[in-house]
Amino acid sequence: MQLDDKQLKQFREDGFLLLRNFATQERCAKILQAATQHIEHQVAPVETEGEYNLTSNTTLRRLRQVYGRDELFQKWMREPKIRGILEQVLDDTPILTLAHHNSIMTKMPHRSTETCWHQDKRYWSFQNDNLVSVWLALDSEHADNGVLKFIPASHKIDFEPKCFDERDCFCPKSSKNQELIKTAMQYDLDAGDIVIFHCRTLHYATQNFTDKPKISFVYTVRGRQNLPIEGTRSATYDEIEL
Ligand SMILES: O=C(O)CCC(=O)C(=O)O
Repeated sequence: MQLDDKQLKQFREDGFLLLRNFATQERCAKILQAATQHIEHQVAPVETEGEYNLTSNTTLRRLRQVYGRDELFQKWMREPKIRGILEQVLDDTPILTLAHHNSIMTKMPHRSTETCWHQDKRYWSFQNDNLVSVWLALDSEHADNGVLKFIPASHKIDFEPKCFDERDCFCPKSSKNQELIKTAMQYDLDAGDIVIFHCRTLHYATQNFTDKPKISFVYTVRGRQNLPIEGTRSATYDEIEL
C-alpha cells in the first residue's frame, strides 16, 4: 500500500498522519485479548506510571518489548501492508527498532496519569531524526480516555532547550509554549485506526477519566541510513529490516 501525494504532503507538513480502518476489527480484538492477558498478569518487562513520572504510582503504564511476546504482536509489527508507507515517509528502507516503542500502551481507569507534551526522540540516540512511530488503536480512543493530541508542524521547529523541563517535557506554563499548544489537534480513534507520527512531533495525552482501560499498540521504525549511536540504549536491542 502507498500514500497518495496529498497524504504524503500532509505527513510532511504536520508530522503525523491518520489512516482510518487500517487493521481489521478482528485483528484488533485478537491483539487486545492477548495484550489483556499480559496486562492482567503484569508480564515483565513493564513500565509503571511511577517509573514514568517519578512517583510511587505502581499502576501499569506499558508492556515493554512486546515483539517477542506473541506471534500476533510480531505479525502486526511486520505487517507487509504498511511497509511501502513507511518507506515513503522515511524516504528509506524501514528498520524496526526494538529498543524503544515496542509496546502495548495502557491508560488505566482512575490511576493513570497525564502524559506530558513531549517529542519521542527525547530518550533516543540516533544519528538523525528520521524515525516514525505507528500507533494502533485497539478500541475507541477519545477525549475522555486520553486520546493522543498532536501539535501540527512541531517536528519542524528547532526548539531552544529552555522550552523543555528537566524531564524533557515541553513546559506547559511558558506563554510561548502555550501559544503552540493551542494549535493542538486530536482525532477520536476507533479500533483499527493508525496514526503515524514523526519522532519530533510534540504529543500529549490526558489521564483516562473513564472506567475502562485504554489499550493501544505502538512501535517505531528508523530509516536504514539513520544508525543508532554505539554504546547507547538505542543500539542495544535487535533490529529488523522490513
Ligand atoms: O500516554 C499515552 O497514551 C501516550 C504515550 C506516549 O506518547 C509515549 O509514551 O511516548
